[in-house]
Amino acid sequence: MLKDQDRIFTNLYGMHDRSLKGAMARGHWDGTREILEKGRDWIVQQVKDSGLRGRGGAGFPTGLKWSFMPKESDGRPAYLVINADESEPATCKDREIMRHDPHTLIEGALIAGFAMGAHTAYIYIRGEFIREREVLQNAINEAYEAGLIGKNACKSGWDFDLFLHHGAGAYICGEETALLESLEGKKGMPRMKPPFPAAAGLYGCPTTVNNVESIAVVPTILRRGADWFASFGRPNNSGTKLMALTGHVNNPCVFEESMSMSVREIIETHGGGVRGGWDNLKAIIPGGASCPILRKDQLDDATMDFDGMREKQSSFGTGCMIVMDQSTDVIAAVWRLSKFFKHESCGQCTPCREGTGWMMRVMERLVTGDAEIEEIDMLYDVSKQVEGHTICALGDAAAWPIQGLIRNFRDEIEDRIKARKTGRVTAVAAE
Ligand code: L3W
Ligand code: SF4
Repeated sequence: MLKDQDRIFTNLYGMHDRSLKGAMARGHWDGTREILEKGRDWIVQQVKDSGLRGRGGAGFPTGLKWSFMPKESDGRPAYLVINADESEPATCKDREIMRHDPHTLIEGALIAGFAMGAHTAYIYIRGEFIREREVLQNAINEAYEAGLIGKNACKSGWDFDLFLHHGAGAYICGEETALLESLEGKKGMPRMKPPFPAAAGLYGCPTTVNNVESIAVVPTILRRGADWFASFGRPNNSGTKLMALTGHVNNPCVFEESMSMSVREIIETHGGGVRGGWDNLKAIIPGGASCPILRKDQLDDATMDFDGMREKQSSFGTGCMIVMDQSTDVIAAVWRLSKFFKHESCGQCTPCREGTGWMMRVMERLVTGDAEIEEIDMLYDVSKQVEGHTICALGDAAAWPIQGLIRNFRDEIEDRIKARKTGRVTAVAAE
């Protein structure tokens, strides 16, 4: 278990003075100018050496992403964009950073912006995060007033402006290119990639889009050293991580922990155990709605990190886990997710626009048992036609939970269809 002195987000643990004074008392903004004086290359190399992988769900290596930004300006400005549109079902970790530790994010933005040659950064914050944006804006104002950002930020000679942009409640605007469209004042619809944002992002200029947590951990990594961060977890999965537990645990919570702990240890240490005990566990969804659901017997030896979840044919995602006990109707739970993805599809590509609705309607009949056994394989085949055939990852995200359900809970689906034929089913799709 992570020791108190190794936590980056200490203010999540009871201090609650989120002002600049409080942040400085905890060591933030300490020696920031000296960090900048070490230069762009040093910062990017440290972030690479730390093994930090993107904390927004995809796990792309952060230092590598920064290194895609042009070294020399070709006349276009470079931008840093911070994705604070945290909307993934059950994911509620970035919200905690913005509520309690906003200065870690602002200091990280300055350092990351400098490292990628960006004089301007935008934080795109989820529309529903009204209190969080007030806290963040206050912290940005404090940082400007103290000369930490703005002209000659921290007396480093680097000018750096930071703007907070409010989203308007669309999940798809968390997809990085839809977010850029929205920031430009257009409808939030994903763009084809490539080009990746580093080549042509905001207003067609070199841009890096990073998750809130990915940016907020950077100052501490640079102060304590890449080796320190890399000492947590295992190779390819290093660092500390903000995670969350929701659903049927005794103590739902957001916490910082070392990567690569076992799923069971995480649930028992931080969540106070599964409601009714470990044997009452039925399934988990590891890190976001797109991550395939796993059965209890797959979890006894499971490691909570990128590789550990991939070994189980699921994914680590944001590390925010939904825990389901034996009372859960997992078919209805996955149906509810399919309804979510159908609702949030932007509709610009046919496999996603049509496929999400089609999959949801079949899922609805699986919940009530009003389907034929053959439709299970047909649903799987359709999900494979959606997966990989769309502009953005929302199509994949809609397909994967259904594939996971069919892989891991086929017996339960078949039993329900058979029971329906003998009139023994009472389950209904609830809303
Ligand atoms: C340059 C290349 N850049 C990749 C960059 C790319 C992006 C990052 C990751 O989706 C997933 C999604 C959710 N040259 C590059 C390159 N990049 N190849 O790397 O890209 P990608 O496409 O792998 O993922 P993505 O589109 O960012 C993220 C899943 O995460 N998820 C979490 C969602 C979380 C939220 C939230 O509320 N925080 O929405 C959970 O599983 O489903 O599959 O920057 O440009 N060759
Ligand atoms: Fe829009 Fe879905 Fe296509 Fe993504 S996959 S661009 S959400 S229609």
